[in-house]
Amino acid sequence: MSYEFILTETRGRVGLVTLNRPKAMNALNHQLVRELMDALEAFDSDEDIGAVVVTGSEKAFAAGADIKEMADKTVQQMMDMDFVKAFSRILSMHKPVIAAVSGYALGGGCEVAMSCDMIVASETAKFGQPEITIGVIPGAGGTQRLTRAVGKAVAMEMILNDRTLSAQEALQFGLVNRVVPVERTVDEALKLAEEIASRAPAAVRVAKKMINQAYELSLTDALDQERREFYDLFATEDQKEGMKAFIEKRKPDWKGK
Ligand code: DAK
Repeated sequence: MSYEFILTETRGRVGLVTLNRPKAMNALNHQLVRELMDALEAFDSDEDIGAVVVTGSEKAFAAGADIKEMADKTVQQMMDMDFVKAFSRILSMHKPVIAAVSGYALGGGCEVAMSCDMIVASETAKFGQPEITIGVIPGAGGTQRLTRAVGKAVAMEMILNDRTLSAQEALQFGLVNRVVPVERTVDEALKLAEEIASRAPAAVRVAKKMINQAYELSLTDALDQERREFYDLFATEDQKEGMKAFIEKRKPDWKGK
C-alpha cells in the first residue's frame, strides 16, 4: 500500500509508521489521519507483527491538527471528521503502540502520542496543548488523557495557558517512559517494541487492555475483569509453555495460542 503522508516499514516483528508531511510539521490533515489509522489496522491484523512504533521527524512528531484545513469548517463538518474515534482506535488495538517523539508534539500531535501505550521522547521533544491560542480546546482526549497523565495542576497550565513541557519535564510528570538522545529515539523505541513483541502475544494483548481499563472502569470492576483475564490465560498453550520453560530452565517458545 502506498501512502502520501506516512511511510511504513517492518523491522523484525515491529511495524514502523513514520508521519511524513515535512512542509507542514506533520500537521494532521484528514488524509494523514486516515492513512495512519489504515496502517495501524494493517499492522494490528498482521500475525507477524507484535508491536508498532509511530514516529515523526526530528523537528516534529506532529504540530497538531491541520489548522488551515480546519479554519473554515462548520460544527457538522468537524463532527464528521471525528479524530476522537480515530485516536481511540489506537487504544483498542491488540498490539502495543509506542510513540517515538522528537520535536513538537502539539495539540492533536500530543493527543496521538498520549493515545499510544508508551512514549519514548528525544531530548528535543516538546509537548503542548496550544489550542487555547487559536480559540478552542483539545478535542481528541487532551483535557482527559493529559490530566490523568500529569495531574490537574500541570494540565491546567498547559491547556489554559499554553505551557509547553520539555522532554525532561514530561519525564518528571510521568507523561513519557524515557528520554534519549535525538539520534537514538527511533532505535530505542524499536528496541523496546521488539522486546515486547518477543513476549507471549496473548498475555501482552490482555495486559495492554487491562492497563488501559484502569482509566475506564471502577477498581472493583477492573479487578474482577483482571482476574477473569488471568484465569482465561490458563487456557492458552503459551501459559503452559511459559511455566514449563521456567521449570526446565530454558527460554519459552511462544506459539501465540
Ligand atoms: N496546521 C497547519 N499548518 C501548520 C501547523 C498546523 N497545526 N503547524 C505548522 N504548520 C505549518 C506552518 O503554517 C508553516 O507552513 P508555511 O507557512 O511554511 O506554509 C510550516 O508548517 C512550518 O511552520 P512554522 O513556520 O510555523 O515553523 P516554526 O518552527 O516557526 O514553528 C510551531 C513551529 C510548531 C511552533 C508552529 O508552526 C505552531 O505553533 N504550529 C501550530 C501548533 C498548534 O496550534 N497546534 C494545535 C492545532 S489544533 C478534533 C479533535 C482535535 C483536533 C482537531 C479535531 N475533532 C474531534 C474533530 C486537534 C486540534 C489541534 O491540534
